[in-house]
Amino acid sequence: MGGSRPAPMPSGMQIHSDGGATNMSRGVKVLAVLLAVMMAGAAMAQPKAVSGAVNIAAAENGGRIVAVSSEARDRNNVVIPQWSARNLLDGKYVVGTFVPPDSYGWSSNRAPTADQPEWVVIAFKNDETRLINRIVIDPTTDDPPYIGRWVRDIELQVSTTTPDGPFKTVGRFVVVNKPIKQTFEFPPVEARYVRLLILSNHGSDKCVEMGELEVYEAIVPGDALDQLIIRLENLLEDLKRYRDGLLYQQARRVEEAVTRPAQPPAEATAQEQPAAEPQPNQ
Ligand SMILES: [Ca+2]
Repeated sequence: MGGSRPAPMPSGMQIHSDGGATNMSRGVKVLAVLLAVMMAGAAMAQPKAVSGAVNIAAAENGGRIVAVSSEARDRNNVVIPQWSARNLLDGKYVVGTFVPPDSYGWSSNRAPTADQPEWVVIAFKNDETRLINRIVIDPTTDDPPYIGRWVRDIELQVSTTTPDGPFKTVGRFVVVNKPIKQTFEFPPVEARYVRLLILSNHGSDKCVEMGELEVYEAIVPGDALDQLIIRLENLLEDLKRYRDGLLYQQARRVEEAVTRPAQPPAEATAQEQPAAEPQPNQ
């Protein structure tokens, strides 16, 4: 038995004999290269803020919806909980065919325009003022993207005083019609209340929808090691988003392969499907 033992590998690598060592060593090399690149970057560091890795808008971290322009209502004019604005901060995501049974995302009760945007105002834990420089939006809801309800043009605003403003515009961004998390960064800005104006969706005249809104703090340059750790954490999050994007594309290819023969291009007309809830204003 002892005679069949493989020659010892360099120290630290002798545990895996099933190919795991190959994968692990590749991963370790990638991490080592990334670390080296980042350390080199830190060495000539410009004092530039990075984003923290904690979503300070998440309800579990004290974030809350302060006000909202409208929410989808049922035929008795009661807000539909599965489409409530609270779902923007609940950490629940529609992923592929998985839909949280109690949280489809937020749906407004009307379609937004640039003149009459839909909007939400959020606050952080204890209504504290925070320095922020990144938001992440996942537009994915229980409705498919091709009916055009998902959020498109947005304007990010902040107030350091009251939930009613005055608000300062931070920037305008475009959310693409894909079920992936999308990151928008901007120079660090103090925010006690964040208002997200929704200026348009992707074509529906019924409402605008969005799955989750995340907000991240700007970390003022400090200890270099702390910054490296934060960057690594952000890198891991970016890698996860990249992976999710790949999984989505794979799923789409499978879906298209399955549905294409049976279904000619009905999607191209982008017709609204019959709505479950009534539409009194139409
Ligand atoms: Ca959600």
